[in-house]
Amino acid sequence: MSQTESRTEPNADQEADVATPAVGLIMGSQSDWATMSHAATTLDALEIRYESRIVSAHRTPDRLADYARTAAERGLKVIIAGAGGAAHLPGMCAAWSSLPVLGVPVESHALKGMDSLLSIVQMPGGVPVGTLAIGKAGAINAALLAASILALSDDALGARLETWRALQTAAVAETPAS
Ligand code: RP5
Repeated sequence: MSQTESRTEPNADQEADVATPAVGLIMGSQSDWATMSHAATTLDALEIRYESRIVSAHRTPDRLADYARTAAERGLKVIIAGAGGAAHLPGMCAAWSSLPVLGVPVESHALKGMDSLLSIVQMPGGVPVGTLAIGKAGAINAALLAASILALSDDALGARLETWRALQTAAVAETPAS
């Protein structure tokens, strides 16, 4: 194959890379989707490939171990993990994988998400989880932070992120409407 052909026709590895999700979007329960769907919407807006899965630290511990231990070799670059209550999912993900793990505390009914927040943010030194805000804001920001991380090695994504931010800025009115 000539050099020209190799530039214009992706080889098998490159084709696989195009199809491989860059972000693993996981959550402890179906009930977390109402929150975590905001991360999905934001990833969609930035044209970031992701896969979404229900992976519970408590109810499906083997699924969690399998998921996190194989995440890097499957091509994921960042994991976004949302959970509520005794929210061990992000921390256990970080225990099994060296990928960046972004934790989203899902708002719980009993304690308004304070339990989720403290469970996720108070990791022991040496096993980091990047913890976002409780609820929708955290889910959106997890996606944006994942975008920033991925944009370090993806100029096109960096440009899309800058455009997204510029549109957000342009959408803020100078005066409040009554
Ligand atoms: C956590 O327990 C999940 O992340 C969820 O936020 C919470 C409640 O789960 P369900 O009882 O609604 O399935 O593991």
